[in-house]
Amino acid sequence: MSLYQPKKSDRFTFGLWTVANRGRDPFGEAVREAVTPIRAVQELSKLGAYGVNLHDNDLVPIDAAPSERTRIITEFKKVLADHDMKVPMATTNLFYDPIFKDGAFTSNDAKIRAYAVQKAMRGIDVGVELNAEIYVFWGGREGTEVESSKNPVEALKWMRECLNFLIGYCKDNRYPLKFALEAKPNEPRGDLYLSTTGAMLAFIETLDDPAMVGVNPEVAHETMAGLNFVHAVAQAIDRGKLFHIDLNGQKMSRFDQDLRFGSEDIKTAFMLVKLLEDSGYQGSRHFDAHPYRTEDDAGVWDFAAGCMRTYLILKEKVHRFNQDEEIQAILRNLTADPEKIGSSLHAYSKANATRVGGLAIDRIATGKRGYGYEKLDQLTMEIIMGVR
Ligand code: GCO
Ligand code: MN
Ligand code: MN
Repeated sequence: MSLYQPKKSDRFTFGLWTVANRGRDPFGEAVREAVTPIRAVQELSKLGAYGVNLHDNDLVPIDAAPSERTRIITEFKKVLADHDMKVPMATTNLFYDPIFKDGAFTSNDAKIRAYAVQKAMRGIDVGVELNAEIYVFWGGREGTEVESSKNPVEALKWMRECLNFLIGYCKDNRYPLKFALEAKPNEPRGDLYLSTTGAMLAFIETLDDPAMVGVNPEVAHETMAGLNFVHAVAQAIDRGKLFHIDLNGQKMSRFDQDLRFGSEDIKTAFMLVKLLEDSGYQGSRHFDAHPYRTEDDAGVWDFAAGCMRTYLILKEKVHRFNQDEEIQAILRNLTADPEKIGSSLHAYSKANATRVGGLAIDRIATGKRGYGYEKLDQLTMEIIMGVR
């Protein structure tokens, strides 16, 4: 059905690393060939994606000579142009190489922190060359197993120093990039610093240019920690800080599963799509997920198509929800305020204090009110389940 056919205006993007995931895990070897960056662009464009995102080393090998780097980037830019595909986001791999085994920006070793900053500056150069608008920082190894090994206050200072350094680098070079910080509670480290989106939002205010920095929340990461992802995203939206988002599926309290978007907890996925669409979020709908280990090459593209199709189906359900008279009547009734009491709470003033202080509120009667949430939730479920 064409309603569910992705269009460029949907701004669906995939990390090169997502479709290239070979199914390797701690218990088993790779099960399929890596999809090359060029093939990822070709196939994803056929499926209707807007673009791809990448780590520096998804495209340019870590040991590539400058001439090799130039050749790879030139070739990649041509493929992007030929397929009308964009690279809206880029990032640095600061977790794979053994040098980062005890962290990058939070390593105890100043030389390693410097190497991480050097690698990030080069990654930023690549991102800018590809016209990326957002540069993501995910602190893959920024954490500990042995708490006594690092001073956690120092670690935050080092993290701040490195990010400020890179903010300075962008300004000095007049790069129009914005940064988006991605939180995760654990994995691959026992514990990661700045483990939630809320923690990131507080940390951002301590940076040299908070306006340049927002967040990149990921469904799996808040869910792993048993937290409500929709609420985390709402807080970011409230602060004007939702610069990017990592969509995927995740069962609670597990390892980072990175499942196809919407494949777990469909109600939360629905509420997330509703929040993004109702809020007017303009950024990428980026999928940071990977195909099941059981899949061959065909399954990789089923996975990618499925992420986008599910998003569009849910978007259509959101439209139904917003147009549903019975549901909207329930919602209107919940916030009805015939005496305009709410306006007296907008700000403190002597007059408002007198009014609020003097209100005759029937606590007993008000406490007896039923809210009708059983009905509201059932109607919502019926929309999601396709019978309404
Ligand atoms: C993970 C993270 C990564 C980052 C990626 C981009 O748990 O592995 O989600 O996939 O999002 O490195 O920064
Ligand atoms: Mn992610
Ligand atoms: Mn993740």
